[in-house]
Amino acid sequence: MDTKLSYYVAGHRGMVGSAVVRALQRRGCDRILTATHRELDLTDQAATRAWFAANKPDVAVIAAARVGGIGANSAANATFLYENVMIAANVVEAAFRADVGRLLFLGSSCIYPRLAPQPIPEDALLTGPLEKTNEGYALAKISGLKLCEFYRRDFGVCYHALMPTNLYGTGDNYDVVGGHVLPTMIRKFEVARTTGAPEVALWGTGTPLREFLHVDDLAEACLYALGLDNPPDLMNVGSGREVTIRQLAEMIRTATGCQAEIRWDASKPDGTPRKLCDSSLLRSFGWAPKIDLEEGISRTVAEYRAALASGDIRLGH
Ligand code: GFB
Repeated sequence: MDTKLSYYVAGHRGMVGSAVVRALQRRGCDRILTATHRELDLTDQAATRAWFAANKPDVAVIAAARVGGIGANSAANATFLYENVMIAANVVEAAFRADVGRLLFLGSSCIYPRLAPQPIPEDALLTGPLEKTNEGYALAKISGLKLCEFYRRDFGVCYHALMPTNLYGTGDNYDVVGGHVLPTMIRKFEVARTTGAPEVALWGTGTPLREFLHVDDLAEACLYALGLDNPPDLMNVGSGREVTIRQLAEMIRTATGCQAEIRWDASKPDGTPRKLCDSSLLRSFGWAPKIDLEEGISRTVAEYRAALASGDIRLGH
C-alpha cells in the first residue's frame, strides 16, 4: 500500500475503524481523514456527497456500520438493514462521484447461507437462505459488496470487499444485551468475579461453533488487501480456528480468574450452528493472522480492566 496517499477511514471510532487507523499510523501514513458521526451522518446522502466532494480522499476504507451481537441483530433487523444499506449505498456512490479510485468495504461472514459448506468459500455467497437472526445486517452487507463489484465492473474503479469472521479486541463494545459474545462474556465473568456472584448466565446451548479473529489482525489484512494491484472482489478474513461457545466460555472464565458456575439459558438463541471462513484466498497472497485466541483474550481482559478503571469504555449502544 502507498503511504503517501490520503486515506478516509469511515467509522474510525469503532473497534474496526480505530484498528485500521492504528495500522495506517504504524506504517507511517500521515494523511488519514476521519469524521465523527456528529460531523458526518453517512445515512444522509447529501451530507455524504458533500463531504467526499470537499475532502477527496485517494482511498476510502468503509468500517462504519451499525453492528451488534445476536441479541441486537434479532431485535432490530429493520434498523440493521436500513442503516447499513444506506451507509453502503451513499458511501460507494459519493466516493465514485468524488473520483475516489480505491475503496475497501468491510462486511461480515454472516453474509453466507446459514448452512453453507464449511469452511465457507467466497463462492458460497447467495447459494442458500440466510440465518434469520441477522438477515437484515447480512442483506445490507451483501448489497454493499455487490455495489463494489458492480461499480468496479461498470466503471473501472478498484472497489473491493473483505468479509471478516467474528471479531474482538481493542475498543470493543461491552454491552451485555446488544454486544457480541466475546466482550459480553468478559464483562459477565468480570462482574461475577468482582461481586462474588456464584453463577454467570450465558445464552443458548453453548454448542455453536465460532471462529474469532483479533481486530489488529483484521486491520493488517485490510492494509494487505489495499496493497494488491488487482484484488479479488471479495475475500474472507479469519483465523482458521473454531471453538464452541462452551469452550470460549471456559477460556474466558480461566483468563478472568472467575470461580462462578456457568448456567446455559436455552431460551436465548444459538444463531447459526457454525461459520468458519475459508480464508485461503487472502492467505495465498501472503497474509496470516498473528494473534492466537488465548493471547488475544488475555490481552483483551487486561484492556477491559484498564478501560473500566479509566472510564474510557463502551458499555452500551
Ligand atoms: O457474537 P454473537 O452475539 O453473534 O455470538 P453471532 C452469539 C453466540 O454466542 C450464540 C452465544 O451462539 C449465542 O447463543 N452466547 C452465549 C452469547 N452467551 C452469550 C451472551 O451473553 N451474549 C451473546 N451475544 N451471545 C453475529 C451477527 O452473530 O455475528 C452479526 O448477529 C455479525 O450480524 C456478528 O455477523 C459477527 O456470531 O451469532
